[in-house]
Amino acid sequence: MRVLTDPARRTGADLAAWLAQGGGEGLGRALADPAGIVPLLEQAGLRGLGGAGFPTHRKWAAVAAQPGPERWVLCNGNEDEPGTFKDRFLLAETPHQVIEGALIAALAVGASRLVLYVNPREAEAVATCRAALAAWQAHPLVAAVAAATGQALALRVVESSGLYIGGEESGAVASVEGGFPFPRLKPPFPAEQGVHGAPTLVNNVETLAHVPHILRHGAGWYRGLGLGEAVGTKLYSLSGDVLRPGLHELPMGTSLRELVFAHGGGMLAERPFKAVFTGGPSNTLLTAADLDVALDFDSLRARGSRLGTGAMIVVGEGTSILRKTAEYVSFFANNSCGQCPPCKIGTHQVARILERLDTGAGRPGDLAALANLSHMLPGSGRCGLVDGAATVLASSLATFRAEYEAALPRE
Ligand code: L3W
Repeated sequence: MRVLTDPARRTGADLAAWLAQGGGEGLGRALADPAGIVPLLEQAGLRGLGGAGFPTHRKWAAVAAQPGPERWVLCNGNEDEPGTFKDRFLLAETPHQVIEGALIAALAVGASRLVLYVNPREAEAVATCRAALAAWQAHPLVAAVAAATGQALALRVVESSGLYIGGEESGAVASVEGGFPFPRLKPPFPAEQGVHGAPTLVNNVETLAHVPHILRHGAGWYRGLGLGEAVGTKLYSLSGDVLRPGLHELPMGTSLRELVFAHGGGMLAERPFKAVFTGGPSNTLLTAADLDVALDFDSLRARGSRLGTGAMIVVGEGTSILRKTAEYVSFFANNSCGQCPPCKIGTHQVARILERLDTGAGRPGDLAALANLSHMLPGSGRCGLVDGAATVLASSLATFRAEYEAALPRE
């Protein structure tokens, strides 16, 4: 069942069209019982869909428990992980379910400021969100949220820097404050000290988009959408060597095999499946032996990998894993903010070695150097960027070692 990508949701900025299909009902229910919102999300089992899978109700409760009066809701639409293209769709095509979710969040945590933080490369999303937010600002439901929290609610679209690290939540906070999006040490979490020191709820676009539907249809309905122990639906961004790449909304816990072979149309040119970079290319690779794994937070963690954003970059036989790894590590190196020396220097060092191996200029000690770096780098930065680069390197080197050895110069 499609919830977020139901064609009816594609209203663009037209608020009347959203309200005509039952939009606003979730917020209405939330207004009738603000204290019931967080317990309902707990029953539903909603988790953060930006990558970490953190229980949403815990984060909302943490912000609500902080002293006010000023609290912020920051809807994170920076989306820049390679292979991830879900939030831009939601913001450009279906902004009202996202905004209604953010309004319910503002009500639940007692926020006076709500920011849609959007990547400026997505010009259509920025323009649509501005128009959609203006329509809400004039609607009585927003006045009702303000009356319920006892303070005016300011709604604003903020264009991010467009940099990858601006999607890390503390980088997003710094960016909304007007600075360069340098990630900060945590704790304190944004829930405790966010924008200008005020408690800030940072949630991904996809997470917030589910909220009005949960309020409207109930926790049991949402749980029932998932498979096995998993709950809800998930937007999988499918790309790479498949026939039908694209955005697929499927039950959370759909198997990799079903995603690739049923919804993705199978492998390009019928090449055998070789591997998939999951959750953006910052996690442990899955191989053909993992095709029956359920694509949800817990199942992938049990396999030593991560769901992350739900991006699945498929690689068929004939595509070089070494080449792909070199590209992704270069992405991380080029996007390091430079604050933490091991990240700034280490990611570039890895990228240089991978690049020379891939171009036939490898040196005898390169594999040992890569292995050392993959052990030394994790945990050495204040955000997860260097960990992502080290994880994909370690996984690719361990699983596809033959490709690396074949790239070394002949004696
Ligand atoms: C209040 C506490 N809040 C933790 C919050 C924390 C954050 C969330 C998860 O990672 C992942 C990363 C990428 N009180 C709290 C608390 N929190 N304890 O919970 O925390 P954390 O540190 O695991 O998350 P994070 O740094 O936000 C996100 C992975 O996602 N990823 C995705 C990347 C790409 C994008 C993109 O392009 N949009 O996000 C891919 O795998 O590696 O592991 O909110 O504050 N006691």
